[in-house]
Amino acid sequence: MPENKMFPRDFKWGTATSSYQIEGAPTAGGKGPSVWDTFSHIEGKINNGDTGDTACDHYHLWRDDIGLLKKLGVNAYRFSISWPRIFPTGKENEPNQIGLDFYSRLVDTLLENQITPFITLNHWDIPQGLEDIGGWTERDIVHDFVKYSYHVSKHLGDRVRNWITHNEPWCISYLGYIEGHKPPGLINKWSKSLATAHHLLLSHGMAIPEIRNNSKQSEIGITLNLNTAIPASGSTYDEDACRFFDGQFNRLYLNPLYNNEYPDDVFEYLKTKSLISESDLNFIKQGDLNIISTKTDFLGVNYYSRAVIRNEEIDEKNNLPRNVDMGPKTDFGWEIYPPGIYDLLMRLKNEYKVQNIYITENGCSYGDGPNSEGKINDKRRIEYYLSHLTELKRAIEDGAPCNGYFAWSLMDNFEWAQGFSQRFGLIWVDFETLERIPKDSYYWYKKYISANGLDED
Ligand code: IFM
Repeated sequence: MPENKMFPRDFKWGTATSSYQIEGAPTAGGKGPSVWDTFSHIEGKINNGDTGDTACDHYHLWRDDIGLLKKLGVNAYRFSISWPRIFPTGKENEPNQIGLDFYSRLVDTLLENQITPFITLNHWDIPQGLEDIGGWTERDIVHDFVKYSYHVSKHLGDRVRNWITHNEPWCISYLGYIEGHKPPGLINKWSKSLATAHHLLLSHGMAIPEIRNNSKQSEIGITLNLNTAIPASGSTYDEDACRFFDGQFNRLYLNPLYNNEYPDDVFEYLKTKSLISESDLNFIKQGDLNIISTKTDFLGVNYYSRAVIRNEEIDEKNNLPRNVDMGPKTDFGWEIYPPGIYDLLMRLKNEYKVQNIYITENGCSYGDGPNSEGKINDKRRIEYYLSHLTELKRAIEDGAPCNGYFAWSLMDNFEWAQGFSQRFGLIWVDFETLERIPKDSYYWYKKYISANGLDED
């Protein structure tokens, strides 16, 4: 008979969304264009030519969405602020009051419903005006981000306690400048990619005291997308590739934040491959690492899958056969690997001594839609959530300091380069009519969190 186990008392149970993915209303209330408004309108960038122009129209339907959160029974909700709603070009001296008021109403209504707001300041949709002058590759943007953080926290800091500076800096830095799937859509620009990562981290560190000053009881953190990486075989080729992957994906962010250092092996590897030169690292100035490693109150962790790394530069016939059994995949093609969340949390606890973690995203994409009775039987999503939550519970029992979990996502939304083709929601959205229909997973999550994850049998 399994032991009856629950999550800790006061555990935060939530769902997460982001501004560009759900809001729509790209010019309402004086909002300026974001990089995603621009990028999504470039032909060929987004699957099916989709854009976030309307998305879920949350900008107008937010009251209904809070109603759905309330019915779900969550005690927390993570959402992001659209920077160009507050500073339309990024360079104004004063914030746009209409933008601030929109989020202020959202916060008040969440609190009236006993739902704790977790605000992400940058979930990628930065003002196009800042991108036009170099975006994250230029050090100046750090000051623009600090100004933005100051004004938002000054306005909302009396009611909002939980602040996340950036979401997934790796995606901005790597997918924006190496793979090109995200703005500004550049490929293999390593020095720009590294400068972007550095300026994101630096702006995080510089924003912390501003937010803390405006929001006295606040908890401030940053959200990283992290995973556990293993080599596809025991060959030195795969092991070396895996070390580099772990370096550029995990350690490039964790080491400066927690250890006041960059992982030198990542820079050395890139130099050996002539992808950067020593002078490309001049963006790192004296004292920067001290700012980046400013103590935070929590680490936000987004976990979806593990990475099995094959050295693609080596001819397959010269490498050892792959020896890792892969699990099933979601509709996105991401491997389902629940123990990865356990391994990751134990690494954060043991290697980086992280003392407070929120799982700020975890979830899966499945296309299951309404059946003839209008019900959505997304059994595979329920299995995904249950298996990951079971591993999370095991990690907590083994001492991982995790205090909350946010399912990604509250509702189907604009999934970046995939447009509306990948559905991560607990709630189905009909993107023609904007109707919302809770899926079976919504009702399952409701039951699970109301029992605080208590094992059923
Ligand atoms: O939809 C995204 C989200 O914006 C950031 N984390 C990963 C999710 C799924 O791809």
